[in-house]
Amino acid sequence: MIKTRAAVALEAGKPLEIMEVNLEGPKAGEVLVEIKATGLCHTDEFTRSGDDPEGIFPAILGHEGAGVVIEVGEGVKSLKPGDHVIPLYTPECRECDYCLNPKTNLCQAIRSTQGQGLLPDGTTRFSLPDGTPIHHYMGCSTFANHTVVPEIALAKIREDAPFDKVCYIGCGVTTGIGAVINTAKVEIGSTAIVFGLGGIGLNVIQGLRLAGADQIVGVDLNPGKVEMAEKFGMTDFVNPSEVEGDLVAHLVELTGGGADYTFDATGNVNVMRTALEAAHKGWGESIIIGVAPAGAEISTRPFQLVTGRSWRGTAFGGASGRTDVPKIVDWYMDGKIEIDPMITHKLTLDQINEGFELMHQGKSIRAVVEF
Ligand code: NAD
Ligand code: AHE
Ligand code: ZN
Repeated sequence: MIKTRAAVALEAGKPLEIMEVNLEGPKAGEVLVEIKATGLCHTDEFTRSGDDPEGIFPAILGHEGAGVVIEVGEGVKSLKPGDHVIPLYTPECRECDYCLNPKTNLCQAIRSTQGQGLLPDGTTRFSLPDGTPIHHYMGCSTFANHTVVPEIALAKIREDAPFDKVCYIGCGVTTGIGAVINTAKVEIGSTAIVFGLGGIGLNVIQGLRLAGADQIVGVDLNPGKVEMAEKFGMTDFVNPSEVEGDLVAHLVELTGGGADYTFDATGNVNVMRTALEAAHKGWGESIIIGVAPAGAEISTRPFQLVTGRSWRGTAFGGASGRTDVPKIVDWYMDGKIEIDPMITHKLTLDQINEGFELMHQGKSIRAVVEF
């Protein structure tokens, strides 16, 4: 048992509390990781706020981290102390029906315990000073200086990659770029609309530029996001609050009949409908990335689908983490993709709640906590 510092979500809707917590060592198939840096994703805020139907408290949130292996449990073969790793909320066991099916990245080997805030043996390694168990989150719990993660949920990465940048590959970068490359499989010359120019949407834009899209329309209520989006490849900007009349009609006209691909990176179900309906008749595909609150539902007229639009979704950008994440780290190190400008704020663990305030105020793209 060690003691480590963590930001603990004691109750839904309350600020995280920074404290020393207990952490048991790794059991069979598990790995103790020292987290060096973690990003703050909107999904952490979604769960902290109480909107997540799977939210369980107390919990240590955070799923966008990078760190170093300290100790491995019995039977762990693919990792050793000193290895640099990125925790994966979508693991890759390489054995389950899902891993063996090239149509999905949704490894289900540990999904049920992960959703209950537990490690695969049904217990938690974290506890409060009084011994009360603390739940894990998305199998990662990166808002702690040390965490225990199953071996199948760790991508081994090169040792020269900076933790404070590549932690973002643990969610936002991979989700955004992967939605374009793995899920939509966007072709050169395509037209696209990206709703929400935050930490995910900007990476969708970066992915669209990599894929060779001709027109990349960004849609956001916050004009403060325009400069960064243009830097990453946005060709046109639409602020829905400035559009007179119907937003769908405006976007359809702007893209010459609708976009080949549209992406929701807001989590708002009304935006998801607009995204579907702004996709081109006959062939347009709309990809849902955003995560919507408990009880929210999407709707549209079935005629939208009958007339050839498709509605799809993506988790972790369709990436198989142990295989794909080390490659995306290489892309960053080789200058094929950019991360640094999107990390707008660096914080200490004690400042983590300020990071959520910056997110709410629309002032940050990614805030990263460095330990
Ligand atoms: P963010 O807060 O950084 O960005 C959200 C952006 O959407 C902001 O720029 C905001 O101004 C904009 N926005 C909000 N409402 C809007 C509206 N009605 N119209 C236009 N723009 C609007 O959040 P993020 O970290 O980029 O996450 C975006 C969404 O993606 C969240 O729902 C998050 O939970 C989800 N997400 C999903 C996956 C996945 O694997 N599917 C992975 C990561 C994040
Ligand atoms: N717990 C929520 C769903 C949350 C969700 O959809 N998570 C995404 C990743 S978001 C990362 O920022 C995901 O991977 N989903 C697939 C999965 O198996 O959770 C709810 O609504 O219950
Ligand atoms: Zn995330």
